[in-house]
Amino acid sequence: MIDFIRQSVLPHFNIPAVGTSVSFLGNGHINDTFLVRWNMGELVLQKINTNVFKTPHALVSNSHKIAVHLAQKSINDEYQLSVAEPLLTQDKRLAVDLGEHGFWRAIKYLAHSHSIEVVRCEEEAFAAAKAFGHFSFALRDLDATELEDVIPQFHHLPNRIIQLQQAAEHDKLQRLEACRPWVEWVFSQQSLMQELAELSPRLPLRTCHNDTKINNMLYDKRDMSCLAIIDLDTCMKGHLMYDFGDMVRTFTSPEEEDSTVLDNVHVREPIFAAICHGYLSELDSVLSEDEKLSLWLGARVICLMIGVRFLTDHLNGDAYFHIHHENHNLERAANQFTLYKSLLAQESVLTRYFNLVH
Ligand code: GN1
Ligand code: MG
Repeated sequence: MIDFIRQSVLPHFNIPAVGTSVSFLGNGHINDTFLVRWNMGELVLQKINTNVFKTPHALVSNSHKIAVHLAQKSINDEYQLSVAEPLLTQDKRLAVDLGEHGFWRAIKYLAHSHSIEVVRCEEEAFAAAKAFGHFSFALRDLDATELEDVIPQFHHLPNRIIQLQQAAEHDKLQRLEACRPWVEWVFSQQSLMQELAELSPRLPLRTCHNDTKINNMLYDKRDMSCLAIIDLDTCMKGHLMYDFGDMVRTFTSPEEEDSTVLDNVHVREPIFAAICHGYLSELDSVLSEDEKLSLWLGARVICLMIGVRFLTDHLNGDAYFHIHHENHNLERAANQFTLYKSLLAQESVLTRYFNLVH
């Protein structure tokens, strides 16, 4: 792969093959990401997974629109984070389509950047939630319908549950028996679907990030302030409750998403509080009352839904998420369901923070 990149991809970006180092970067589950360094500079190179992103041209076009919008806000002094902007090819395109050899795009590498997998303290959570809020505030006037749906019905819990049902029915690798209790437990969580059906029609469609994982926040390693928000792949129209939800999912647990130390997987209340304070410090004036009401729902839906997606992929033979060992997706699912249960168990305590932020 690395040799192929040197010989066949880098020339499109006008980067010399000789004397250039190419190394794997990040922990994404879908695309392959590389850091490219040569004597004149450095950049992030990505091979887009076209099994997942069927319309990669739409993906790069969306990212470009977001980056242009944010760059303009920066010029007006209305956006304080850096922008991980796309870098054009030699012939001024947003990507190189090499057919069966991949769809490649490049992004600016931000010096001094650093990402984390687990939030260590309230300050880190507050800063990241505020930064994600700032990002959405800056995008509030970007018409969401200008962006294409790169993955239709991406955050659609009922469909995700149907997909789990289908995977369980096919059970093509005879994996169901070992995880049947989880599958049945998912089907018992129907009340969430009702709440969703009632609330979602009342929510505005906005330009959302849709993948606000903690490792999509770049901190400045010199002082751990927030530097930039990355991974604009799934930026498209949606409901902000899911951006809030993905922060709760990935900030609050002291364990990584695939940890098997389930006894320690839980929602840390002070981190949850810091997310509420940070996020609403930027968005309080923008969110409608229904949107504020929806945040708690978004947190529960996202935690349950990602567990459902991991479990479905486990039953389907790990076709979607990259795995690093056998049963990896099952372990991820068990972890995320445990987090979801912790969220439910603390409902009365956690929901108080939505009223304390003013
Ligand atoms: C995937 O590849 P990455 O880490 O950016 C997934 C997200 C999940 C996440 C779980 C396109 O994101 O939806 O929440 O894994 N992205 C896609 O960690 O499915
Ligand atoms: Mg992503």
